[in-house]
Amino acid sequence: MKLRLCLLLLLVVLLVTDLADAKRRRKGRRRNRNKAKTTTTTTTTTEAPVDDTIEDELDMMMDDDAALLAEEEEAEQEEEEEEMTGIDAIIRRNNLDHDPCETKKCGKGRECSLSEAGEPVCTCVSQCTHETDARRQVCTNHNETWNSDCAVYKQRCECTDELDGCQDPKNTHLHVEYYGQCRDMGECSEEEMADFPRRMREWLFNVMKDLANREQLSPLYSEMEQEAEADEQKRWVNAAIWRWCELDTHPVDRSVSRHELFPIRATLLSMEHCIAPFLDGCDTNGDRDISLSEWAKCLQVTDGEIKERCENIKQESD
Ligand SMILES: *[C@@H]1O[C@H](CO)[C@@H](O)[C@H](O)[C@H]1NC(C)=O
Ligand SMILES: [Ca+2]
Ligand SMILES: [Ca+2]
Repeated sequence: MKLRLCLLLLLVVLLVTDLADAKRRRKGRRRNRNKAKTTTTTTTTTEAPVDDTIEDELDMMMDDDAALLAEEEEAEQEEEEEEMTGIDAIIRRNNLDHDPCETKKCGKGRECSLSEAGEPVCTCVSQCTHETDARRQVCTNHNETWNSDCAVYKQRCECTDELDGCQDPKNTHLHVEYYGQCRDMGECSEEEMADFPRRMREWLFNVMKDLANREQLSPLYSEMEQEAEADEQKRWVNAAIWRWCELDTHPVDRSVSRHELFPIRATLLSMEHCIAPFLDGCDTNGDRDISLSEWAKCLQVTDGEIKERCENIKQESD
């Protein structure tokens, strides 16, 4: 009799510890579930013969679990509400059917973000990729090497908007002077300058020929390139017209502004120290725009007819 009682007691103790273990295991599983956001049903089968006290204990544990579960779910919901400040949340809250940033265009150094009211606004770029290739670094008009053109325009934006990131108020006028690290360019001598128009127009013709070979010219420019190849007289003039037309982009107004010269200037400046004085000298009437006749005169193109033959590219509506 005494032995039976002892055995029963032992069984009860074993069962209770086992249940406590099961509870711990369940809790652990639930934590994992919360992380992975998948549902796992807790299955605890107690097939051992249980008396009333053990059943009570079990019920209490279940209640305890239920309360814990509810608490945890509440906390989870709160977390989700805190996360509701992103773009998706703004879109949802303002009942927008698409992200207005998809169609918004922002200038250099800016990117689109949504205001609380769901309006697209252009704010300074928050992050630029770090460039490890020195060729992707840039030299600015202040003769400072910056890591990337992105970093330069980000900085200009931060100074224009008077943000904390602005390192110097003069950076409101920061721009890329040429690609690559800043170097000592040396002066463009008079001799070099005298020879420069010839080298420039030859370079233009070679670029045009190269693009034609790669079939990257439009039909009109391709025709002009063939004329240039066939007729000495048209060689320089056609190359000059083509490049001038291609530079005239923002806006397309049959006139090339300083701004529009940027692609030619930035790519050539690291190789040719005469490009800057050359381009500066092209605007002979000083209206800050280069007309086709100014361009042709600058390149010393004398043969052939200088007339506008530009592909009519539809200007982007924005
Ligand atoms: C610009 O910086 C480079 C390298 O730091 C230097 O060699 C060069 O002389 C500078 N040029 C000017 C115009 O100050
Ligand atoms: Ca223009
Ligand atoms: Ca002019």
